Amino acid sequence: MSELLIEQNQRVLTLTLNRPAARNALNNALLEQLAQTLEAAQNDDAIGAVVITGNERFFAAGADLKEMASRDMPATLNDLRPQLWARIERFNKPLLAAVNGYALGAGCELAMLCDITLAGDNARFGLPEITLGIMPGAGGTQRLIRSVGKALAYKMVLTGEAITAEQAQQAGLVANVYPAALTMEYAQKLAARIAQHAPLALQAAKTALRQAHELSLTQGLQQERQLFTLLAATEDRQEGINAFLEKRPAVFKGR
Ligand code: CO8
Repeated sequence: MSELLIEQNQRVLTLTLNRPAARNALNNALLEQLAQTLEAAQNDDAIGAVVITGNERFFAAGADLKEMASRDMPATLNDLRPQLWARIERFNKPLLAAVNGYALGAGCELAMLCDITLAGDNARFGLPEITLGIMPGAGGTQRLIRSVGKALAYKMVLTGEAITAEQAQQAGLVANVYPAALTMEYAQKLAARIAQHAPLALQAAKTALRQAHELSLTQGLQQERQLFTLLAATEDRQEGINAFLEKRPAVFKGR
C-alpha cells in the first residue's frame, strides 16, 4: 500500500499520509512523494486546491527518527531534506492541512507550511525536538513565532510541550476546530469553495500573502499592487465582474 494516498474529488486533491505503523513519520521517501505529487498538481488545471491529512489519531509524528538516527553531521549536511521541503513550499495553489491527532515536530512544521490549517478537537501541535537533544529544523522556530508570537513560540520550542487544538486556534495557528470525525468533511468543503475561484487570482493572492513575512510594508504594498494590476489583464477578472453585474455565477477558465 502506498505511503501517500491520492484522491481527487472535482477540483480538490486530497493527499493522505499513510505510514500508520510509524505514526506517519515523514521520511525522505514520503516527502519526495509529497513534493512530486504537488508539482504534478501545480501543472494540472483540473486541480484547484489540495488538502493534506493523516488519520484520525496522527497527522504526522515528525521526522522519521529511525532514518535520522543513522545520519551523522556530514550526512545531515548533505541531506536532501531541505530541498524536499523547499519543493513542497513552492506549491503555488491553495494548500490546506486537516489535522486530527498528533502533529509533532516535522508534522507540525508541515501543518504550518500549509496556507490554512484546520484541526479536529483531538489535535495536538508540538515541537518536541528539544527533548531529543535537537531543535526544529524545517521552519519550526521561524514559522511558529510568526504565527503565534513570542510568548507561546518560546514556550513550545524550549519545553517541547504540545498545545491543544483550542489553544492553537486561540493563538492563530489554526483557522477552525471541528469535532474530529468531521474535520475532513469541513476541510473538503472549504477547499472546494476556494477551488471554485479564479486560479490566477488565487495564485496572486497566495503570493502576496506569503510575501507579507518577507518584505517591508512598503515593499509588500507595492507587490500587492503589481499583482492586482496584473490580474486586470486576465479574462477571469472580466468574467468575475461581469458575472456579478449580470447576477449570474462566474465561469472561470484560469486565463
Ligand atoms: N519517527 C519514526 N518512528 C516513529 C516516530 C517518529 N517520529 N514516532 C513514532 N514512531 C514509531 C515508534 O518508534 C513505534 O515503532 P515500533 O512499533 O517499531 O516500536 C511506533 O511508531 C509506535 O510508536 P508509539 O508506541 O510511541 O506510539 P503511540 O501511539 O504510543 O505514541 C506518539 C505516538 C505520541 C506520536 C509518539 O510515538 C511520539 O512521541 N513520537 C515521537 C514524536 C517526536 O519526537 N517527533 C519529533 C521528531 S524530530 C523532528 O521532527 C525534527 C524535524 C527536523 C527536520 C529537519 C530537516 C532538515
